[in-house]
Amino acid sequence: MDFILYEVEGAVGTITINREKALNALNSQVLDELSATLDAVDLETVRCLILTGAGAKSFVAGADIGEMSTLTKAEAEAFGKKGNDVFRKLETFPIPVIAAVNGFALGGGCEISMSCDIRICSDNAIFGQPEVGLGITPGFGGTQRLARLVSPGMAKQLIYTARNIKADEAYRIGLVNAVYTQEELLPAAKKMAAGIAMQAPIAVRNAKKAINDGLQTDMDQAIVIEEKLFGDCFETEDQKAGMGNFLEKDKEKKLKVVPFQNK
Ligand code: DAK
Repeated sequence: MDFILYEVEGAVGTITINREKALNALNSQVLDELSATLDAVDLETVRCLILTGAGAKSFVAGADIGEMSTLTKAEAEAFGKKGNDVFRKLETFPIPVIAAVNGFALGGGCEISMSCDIRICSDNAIFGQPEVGLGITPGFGGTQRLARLVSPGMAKQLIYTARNIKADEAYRIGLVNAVYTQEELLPAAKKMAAGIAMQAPIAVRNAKKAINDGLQTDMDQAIVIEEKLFGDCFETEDQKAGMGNFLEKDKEKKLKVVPFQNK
């Protein structure tokens, strides 16, 4: 891998987009390597992922403008599909993914963060969808995910004006869950990831699926999706152990409801 670093500490995997000279811009190779890295994550042991960018300046400064500038219509569609496939892979990845946004998250950078389950950022982070200023629309799901994550009106304002926003505004509109200093960001992401990794993994996976799948449909069907995934938990050891420990008032044991089964 030239542009992706992957390291595992305990049950937490950290993927770093490592193309610092180009502010971690997403070219085809980065997208291919990211896809291959996700395919290689050992889901037997890893329970939460963190996605971040190399260096102190940028998370991802967008899709690679140099590579895109000469694309034909067909090539642009193929590039869009490559990105969208990776972003969907992240979004539907069985375990949670936390975006630790450490600087610029522009265009495809904002979009990849929105494919993650949770976004936290450093105080130097800048978010934006500048595409209309480049003569294109957001192409990696930005029109869809931003409108769902913040509000349609705010998404339209940000996309139509191509205006970048700072970390505090991203927090105010609900695009990120928390803002940290640059030094605190990765430790905070790791702490959150470790907290997720301590929970019953099947329950966490099912909760992710229930939220994601439920948001794609109406409430009547969404509730059925939740019921099914809730029911599935009752075939797990974790449910028996977790509830049994509570009923036995065995605090000692309660703490021992880790590690859970992972299948
Ligand atoms: N692509 C390629 N290289 C980039 C880049 C990018 N997005 N952003 C930065 N770089 C490179 C710069 O060219 C420069 O390279 P060298 O000149 O040193 O070789 C290096 O990173 C450092 O950048 P700067 O010198 O510009 O650094 P500054 O601190 O002065 O400025 C900046 C930082 C982030 C404000 C600036 O670099 C900037 O404005 N970058 C572009 C940000 C941007 O517009 N991003 C959105 C890209 S559009 C689609 C699929 C996807 C998309 C659209 C359609 N389909 C096919 C359907 C997505 C589009 C986008 O993401």
